[in-house]
Parts: sequence; structure tokens; C-alpha cells
Amino acid sequence: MNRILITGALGQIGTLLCQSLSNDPDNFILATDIRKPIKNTQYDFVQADVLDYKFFVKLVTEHRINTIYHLVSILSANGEHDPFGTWNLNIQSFQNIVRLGKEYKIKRIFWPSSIAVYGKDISPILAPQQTEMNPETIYGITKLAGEKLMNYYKIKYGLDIRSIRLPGVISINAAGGGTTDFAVEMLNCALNKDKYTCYLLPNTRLPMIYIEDAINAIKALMKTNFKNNERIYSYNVMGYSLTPKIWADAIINKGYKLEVDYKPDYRQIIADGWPQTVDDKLANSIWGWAPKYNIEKTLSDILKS
Ligand code: AKB
Repeated sequence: MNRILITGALGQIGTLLCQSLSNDPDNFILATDIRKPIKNTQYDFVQADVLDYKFFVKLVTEHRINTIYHLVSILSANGEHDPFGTWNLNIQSFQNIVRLGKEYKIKRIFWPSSIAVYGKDISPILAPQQTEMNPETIYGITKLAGEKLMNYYKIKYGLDIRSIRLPGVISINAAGGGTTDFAVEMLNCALNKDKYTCYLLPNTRLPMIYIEDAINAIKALMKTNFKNNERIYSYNVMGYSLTPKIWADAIINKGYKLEVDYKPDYRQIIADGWPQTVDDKLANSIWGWAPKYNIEKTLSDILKS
């Protein structure tokens, strides 16, 4: 049986990942978050701060946890308001999870990295899987540090930590504090008949993925039997790339009235430092990654509910 602990379980990815993993009778799920859920969950939930190592030791031992999905993170835009706090939370929580992995023989850990590991010196089209990386946000720096630590701990302690570099994730709920949140915010404005003021210029192009594809990617990655060196990567994945203008037009084409004006702020500089598309061939060739959702399918799926 997989006895799974999830941190950041009430976040954009955590909410759906917990539901999806809990549908499998072979999985026991212990969801944790710093916040309390607003409604009852179909799986066990404990309010907990992942910086509290001792409390997590208790959770891991009491529930005989053997797998961890560590999703807690301060994202790119929020991170810029508090670089010290962002380093502390993103890195110290990572270290706590790794330490649990080592001390309590956790068999597999998932931790998401991000396209924020790239900086504006990268070629913006099909950013390569492996290249020199110069992130320009504290969030990106913590993600790059996490990627390096993953490999360090693999060599040092033989830990099995798996990772993908997520682009902007699209779902009905925004991640909160990310630079790619405009897509979800715009969608919600269309549904609520509100006007949307976009903080990025209309033609800013960024890589995106629909939440269903992101969840499928995480699950596929965690099931793969890797050969030795294949585990060292945080794999690039993406569904499609879009601009605020393309996304607004696609929503309007679905019959929604949507008025958007554009007032770029500090997030424009962050977005300008990220690639427009990433090269995800390696994920495809090693563990069969292939997205199922394009822009049209994403919108149809979100709007049907
Ligand atoms: C953000 O915008 O910060 C995140 C990301 C791309 O990692 N969605």
C-alpha cells in the first residue's frame, strides 16, 4: 500500500492531486496544509506547518508514511515581496522533507520545480532541458537550488526524489501569487461578468499546462521505473503556450463577454525573463509524457462544470 503524505494539500495542485490519488484503493492519503479546509475532505487531513519538523516526524511515524508529495511553495510574484521569507519557506521545507525521507526511509518523494529556473539569457523558444540557468526571481533561485539538492541527496543518501518543471497551471482556482495566475483570474472574471485588468502586456507569451495534464504527469512520473541516470532530471513539461490576448479571445469565442485592459506591473519583468515554450522531448522519450489538452479542450473541460 502507498501511504502518502501531501504538503500544501489545499493549493491549486494539491486539491486535485489529493482527490485523484484518493480514488485509488491502494493509496492511504494524509493531506496537510497550513490552512484548514473549508469543507470536509474524502481523505485524512491535518493542519500542519511543514517547517515544524518534529510534528512531521510524528505524522510520518504514526501514519507509517512511505511516499511524500511536497507541494508547499511561495510562488514567483509573492516571493518578490519577501525574498528572505521565500528562501526560508521554500528551502527549509524542502530540507525537512528530505530529512524525513532519509531518517524514515521514505521510498519516493515528489517535488515540483518550475520554468522559473530559467532567466532571460535563455533562448525563449523551446528552452532546453539542460543548459546554464540564471533565474532572476528568488522563487526561481529556490527552485534551481532544489533541483541541485535533489541530485545531491540522491548521490549522498540514495533518495528517490522526482520532479517536473511546471509551467503556468490552468484550473478553476488560481495558484495565488504566481506570475502565470492571469489565465485563471481572467477566466473567473469572464464567469463572474467582471472586467479584468491584466498585469501583463497582451502579447506576453508563456508556457502553460491544464491541471488534468499536470496531475497525470505527476502520477506517471511517480510510477515510472527509471534506469539509474534518468532520475536526475526535473523534467520539462508543457501543454501549450499562450498570451493574455490569445486566452481572452479563446474565452470570448466560447460565448463569454469579457473586457480586458492591460496595466503591466512588476510581474511583466518576471514574465519577460521566462521562456515562451520549453523543450519537453526528454520527458516524452523517457516516461511517455504527452499532454492531452490544448487551449480549446482546456476551456471546454473547465466550462462544462
Ligand atoms: C508562477 O507563476 O510563479 C508559477 C510558476 C510558473 O512556477 N505558476
